[in-house]
Amino acid sequence: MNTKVKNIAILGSTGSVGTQALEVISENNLLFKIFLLTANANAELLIEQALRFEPKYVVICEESKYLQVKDALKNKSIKVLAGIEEVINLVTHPDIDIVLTAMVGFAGLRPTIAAVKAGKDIALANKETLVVAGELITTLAKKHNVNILPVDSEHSAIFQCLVGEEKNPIDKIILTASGGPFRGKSIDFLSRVTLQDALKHPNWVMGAKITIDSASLMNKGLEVIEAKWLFDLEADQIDVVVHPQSIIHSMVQFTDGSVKAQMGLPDMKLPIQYAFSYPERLKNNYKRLDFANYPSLTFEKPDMVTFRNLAFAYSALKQGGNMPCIINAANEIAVAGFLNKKVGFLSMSDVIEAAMEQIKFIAAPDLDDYLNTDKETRIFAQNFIDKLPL
Ligand code: MN3
Repeated sequence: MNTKVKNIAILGSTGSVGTQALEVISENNLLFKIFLLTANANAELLIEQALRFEPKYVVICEESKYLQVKDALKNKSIKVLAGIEEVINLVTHPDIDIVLTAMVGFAGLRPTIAAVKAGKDIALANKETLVVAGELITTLAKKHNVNILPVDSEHSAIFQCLVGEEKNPIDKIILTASGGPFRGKSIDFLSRVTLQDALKHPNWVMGAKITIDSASLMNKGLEVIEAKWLFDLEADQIDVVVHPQSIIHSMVQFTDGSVKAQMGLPDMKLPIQYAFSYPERLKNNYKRLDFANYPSLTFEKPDMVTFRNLAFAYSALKQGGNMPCIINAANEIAVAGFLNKKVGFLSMSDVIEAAMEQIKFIAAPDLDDYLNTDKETRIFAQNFIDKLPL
């Protein structure tokens, strides 16, 4: 057992993955230490976490909350900073071993690039980063000899299936999807669903944005694109199968037809722990899978006619360039609109479709192109929403 303590930076420590990561760390406090915690705007929880874990640094991105955090931690030897630029600076600190990217959305891109360039291993929970700029990130990761350790449960499953198979080509991967709360529902039904309905995920407890993405199958679409970059695959090598029990977390089919699956109860702490401890596995007391409780594991094809977002994601993946960036930005605005009750459930797809048609396509974007595409798409999507009949 490697006993060197790993210093961990958690970007987005007050979110669902961030708080679960802190639990994993507290359960293994001889192996992992917190070096940096960052939060967008939840100052109260960030303060509570800082008092408990005593990191070297905390950053609150929302600058108006700086004094509140600073004041609460004034008797501690914790450096308090504010703003996203400080996050981008601090992730390069020589003492950091692993950066967990658990913030929501496009905001994760620049800190992730900075961490990769500084040679930090990335525990990747912010899938939007790879969706938007997968080519850029994976090229940089190779150049700087950085491990990208997936935290998303499906991608962790595939990563685990590939251990020991480094020289064996992948025939295809099969991403499992729970189907979300609206599995099997018709367009007519979906035209009447409410925010409360969409927030009830059957198997996973997650943040609001990803819960809505799961209900619309956009989450699976983003995961298809994420998988392309993590595992260097073509679109036709990535299948999605709906598996409502969420016991098989994903599968790999090899060129001889053999299929490996990784299974377990749905609990994000497991992929988080594996990303931190890789290549080792750590003993824990998490609830074990009892097959007797799951007499049938079932599978069905995803309905891409009703849930158009998944089809859009495949289309964006095939088109490449800035198209995944466009669907990501349009989706972030659409989901925010749905959470604020300005957009109906099905209209979220209309926002994305319109952005795909209207925003300028760039075949070989650089970082500035991604930043501009993101900005332009957000403005377009917001205007589109403002003109929707309520
Ligand atoms: Mn997932």
